[in-house]
Amino acid sequence: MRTALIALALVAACTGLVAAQNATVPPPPPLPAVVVLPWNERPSGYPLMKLNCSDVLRFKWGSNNRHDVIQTIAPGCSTPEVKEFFEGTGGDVPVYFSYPGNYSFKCGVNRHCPVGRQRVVVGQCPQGPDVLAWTFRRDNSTYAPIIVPCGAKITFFWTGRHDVVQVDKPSCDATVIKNLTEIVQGPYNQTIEFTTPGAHHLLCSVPNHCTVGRMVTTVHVVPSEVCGMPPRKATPPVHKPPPRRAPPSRRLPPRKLAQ
Ligand SMILES: [Cu+2]
Repeated sequence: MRTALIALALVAACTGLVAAQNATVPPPPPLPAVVVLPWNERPSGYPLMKLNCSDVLRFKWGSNNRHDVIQTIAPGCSTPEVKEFFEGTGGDVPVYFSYPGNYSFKCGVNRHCPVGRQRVVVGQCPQGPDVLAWTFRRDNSTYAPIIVPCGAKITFFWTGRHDVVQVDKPSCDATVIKNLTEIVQGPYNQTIEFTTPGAHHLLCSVPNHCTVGRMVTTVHVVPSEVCGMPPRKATPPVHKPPPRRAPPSRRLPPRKLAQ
């Protein structure tokens, strides 16, 4: 009887295995909107993390340890820094990903990098590619700056009542350079084209939306083939075909960010 049971269990286990191998792999369940990351020195390094657009990553560490969270322009310990979020003991640093792409973080406390570094890949926003989810943060999370090639057209999408204003520094008391949109009640989207390299600081000017809702971010525009690269020598003249008439679009034409 006992042998028969063991045999049955074995058969069940084996068939289970075979069935699992033959079955089509179901899509992974959506990640939770908030992912907690223990931020400590990891001798084996950090695994690559995959998040969805609009997710929040919370870097957490204890009060006995001193760390910081720095976003860098590319992976590595000596690549240029984009933003320092927090340095100190007992950290709880929620970072919000508003836009698809690659994000890199390191700890800047002496010698904590290379063991303390994290790469995060953020997938498409539900509203589509090149869409930035512009929302009032009720969870105190900070927008992670985004890094895009020159010429990128980013569609700011929102459901509340917001605007997009270019300012001179990534802070709520910054001086306004240019209003890129009016204050509009969503659902709404506005495409903005970034045609000059450098750091473009943007915030929502609706009262409390920056200070309380943390609606302030930076778009780092890196030179690309399209713009921002030094001109090449002796470029042969290029015959350009006449421009096609663009299909009618519901979206407003992109606003150019001139500086
Ligand atoms: Cu707002």
